[in-house]
Amino acid sequence: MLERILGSRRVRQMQRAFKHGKITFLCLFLTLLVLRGTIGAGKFGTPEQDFKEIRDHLYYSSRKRSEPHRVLEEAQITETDSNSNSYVSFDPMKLIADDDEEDEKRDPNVAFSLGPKINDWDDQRRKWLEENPGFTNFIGVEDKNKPRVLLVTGSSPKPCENPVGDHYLLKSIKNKIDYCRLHGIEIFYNFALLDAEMAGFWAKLPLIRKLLLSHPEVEFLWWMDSDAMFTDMAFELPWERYKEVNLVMHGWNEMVYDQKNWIGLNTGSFLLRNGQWALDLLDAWAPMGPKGKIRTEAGKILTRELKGRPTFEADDQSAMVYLLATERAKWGDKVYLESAYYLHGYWGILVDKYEEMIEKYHPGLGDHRWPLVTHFVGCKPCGKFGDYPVERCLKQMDRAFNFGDNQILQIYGFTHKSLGSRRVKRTRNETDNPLQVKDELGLLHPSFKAVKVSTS
Ligand SMILES: [Mn+2]
Repeated sequence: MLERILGSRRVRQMQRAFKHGKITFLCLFLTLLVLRGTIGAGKFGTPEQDFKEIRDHLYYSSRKRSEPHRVLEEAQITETDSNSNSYVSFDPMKLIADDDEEDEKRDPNVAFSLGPKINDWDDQRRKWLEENPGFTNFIGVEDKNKPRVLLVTGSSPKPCENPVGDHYLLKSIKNKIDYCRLHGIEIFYNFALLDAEMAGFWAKLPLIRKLLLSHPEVEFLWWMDSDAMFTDMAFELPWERYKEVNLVMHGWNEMVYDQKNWIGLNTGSFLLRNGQWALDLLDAWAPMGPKGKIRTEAGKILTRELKGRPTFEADDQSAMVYLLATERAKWGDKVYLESAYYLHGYWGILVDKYEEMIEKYHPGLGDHRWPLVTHFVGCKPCGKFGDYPVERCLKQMDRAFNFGDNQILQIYGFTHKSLGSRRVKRTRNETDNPLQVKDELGLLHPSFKAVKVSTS
């Protein structure tokens, strides 16, 4: 019947193929039998057991044979392992990922406040100072009444978007430590967001209030942004000039009060005197700060009311201009807008002139000839995006750092090879009479560093 359907030739072919298949199958069966013997798979094991035994057998025999290969393989595995010893391959974002939980929402019906209302801070503070004569709010020597100053700065609790940003934060705090050590100023570096509502440029407000209330011995609090650096280490602030004022910012009266220009003053570096006035100012300054709808809506008002302001959410600087311009009678007489030296100096107009300054002038002037502070407004070395090319920002920050650092290094007989170089060279020979060496700028033991010793 098959022959009839397929033809006799086809049938013979099939019969031959079947015979071949029988042989092939026999060979396969024999091979399996031999394999089972040599690798010791269990005679009556289940398929799983067999597989496990085969795997173990192959694994251990290959281990013995190829030890170097295994080491190599393990090294590759641990590269991405959480137990790796390599700092280069480790992703730092892994550390902060778990800690990114949302802050609890504030009740929008309750008005925002920086803290409990205090009305008698001047009395409370005076009493404390009387009871604690070891912590005086003025520390000058003899008649030079120098206020006790606390410089406050800080940065986000998170690592920078690019790790190099943290390197620049380190440079920036080293620079501030140097200036403060030389000028007898205490320093506080903040790393914690004290009030989630006041994130971003507003974070300084709750921090400043907390520090004023915790340190009645501090006469002036000096806020300085992390993107600002001291470029004149020899310039001492003219404290006498501020005897009667409570707030000192770099700026111009006409630009703030007449033009309501949003860059009429700068809040990147300012002095605030401890007292009831400061608490009241903070309360009047804060309401535009809470993030979300309040900050967004306030931003629209500020852009509408202030000259030259781009469209963006409310920031502390615009809010200060707006507050002073609209309530000059209330605050104006205790505010000093300083423009005789650079309490804050915009980097764009300063950094390309450093070489010329070195050629013509000397530290201690604080103004356009030798700026006290170079502030990298619009550079965001720790953030995602800035307003200027990253390379220009970082290069110029290096130059500003080195410009200031040269004044520290000269004390010890060194200087940077150039403003763009982190390398240093000697400027004088070693001596066996080290105490006879005087540094050119007199920064080793400057008079403004001397602190009154309590005699009681
Ligand atoms: Mn800044």
